[in-house]
Amino acid sequence: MAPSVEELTQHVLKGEHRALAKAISIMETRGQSSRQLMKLIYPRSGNAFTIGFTGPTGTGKSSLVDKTIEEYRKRGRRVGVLAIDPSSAFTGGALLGDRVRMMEHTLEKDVFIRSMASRGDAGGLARAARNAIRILDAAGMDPVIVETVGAGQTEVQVATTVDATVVVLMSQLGDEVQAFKAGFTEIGDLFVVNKSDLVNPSKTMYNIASGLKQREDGWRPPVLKTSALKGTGVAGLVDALEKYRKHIDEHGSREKMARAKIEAELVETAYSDFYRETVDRLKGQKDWDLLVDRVLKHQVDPETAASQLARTIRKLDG
Ligand SMILES: Nc1nc2c(ncn2[C@@H]2O[C@H](COP(=O)(O)OP(=O)(O)O)[C@@H](O)[C@H]2O)c(=O)[nH]1
Ligand SMILES: [Mg+2]
Repeated sequence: MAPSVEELTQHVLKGEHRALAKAISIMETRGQSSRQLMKLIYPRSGNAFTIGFTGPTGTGKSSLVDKTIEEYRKRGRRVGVLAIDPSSAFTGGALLGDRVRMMEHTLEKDVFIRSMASRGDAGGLARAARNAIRILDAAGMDPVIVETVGAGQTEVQVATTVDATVVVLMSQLGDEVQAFKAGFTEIGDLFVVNKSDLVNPSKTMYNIASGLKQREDGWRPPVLKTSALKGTGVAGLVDALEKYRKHIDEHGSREKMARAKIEAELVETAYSDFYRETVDRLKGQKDWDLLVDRVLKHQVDPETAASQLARTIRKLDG
């Protein structure tokens, strides 16, 4: 017999890896018990410091997360990691690479690493990721780290979920300029120029820093250099992350940001459920095909047809 959601929750709270994987799968597939599971998990979450690593492909995010796990382990912390890579939906290659690279940690008791693949729906992935973070948080992982690629919708949504966003860049081919055009400036709380063993990062660091302003709460996003290959600069990164954690706690910005995050999540989640229900209801109407036909034949314009549909839905809601 499959364990009940209550039993599963007990195992999750003990940090058992198999239970964590199962619970995350349930949130990922939005299985029947996903709502019930979150009802039990949520009250036990909210303790972890959550960190997002994002940036263009190939800058060394996975490698850096690896070293960051090591550094946190040295400091006696239990670490949860979610690797989200939209490209894996097409090739699976990146994901597999990440998995292999992070493998040495997966065997450790106090490190849990899980890849989450996009199922084509960015909103759905962000939703699953938020709940997966809560599962690792409730299991006592602190910090919980999320790796994403690029600055697309999912990344921005994930960035608005975590406490701290680390933007990972490297100094090659003027990438940093492109990266900034791609919208990383807005989402970064800390910036890292990785692969400092290959190219002297000073110029890139300067360019990035000069594009950053001090925030309202007094935080100026630091620009750090690392070599994930050699492990240099990683302790400094973790120090900076902990400094940021302290800063947002002391300046009340964590609380303020948390409120904004919850508001965004509630709107997105309710909207997404509402959207799905509405599509079903619209298409379920007896006149649906007829209406589509009429628009197709230019007998009714789409604007009029849509407003007619909206009126009908409202009437159904009574
Ligand atoms: N020389 C050097 N190579 C690195 C460094 N960090 C990562 N790499 C290499 O860059 C490639 C991409 O790294 P990966 O961590 O997968 O990047 P991601 O796509 O951002 O997750 C791999 O071949 C890594 O071994 C670094 O600090 N120095
Ligand atoms: Mg990666």
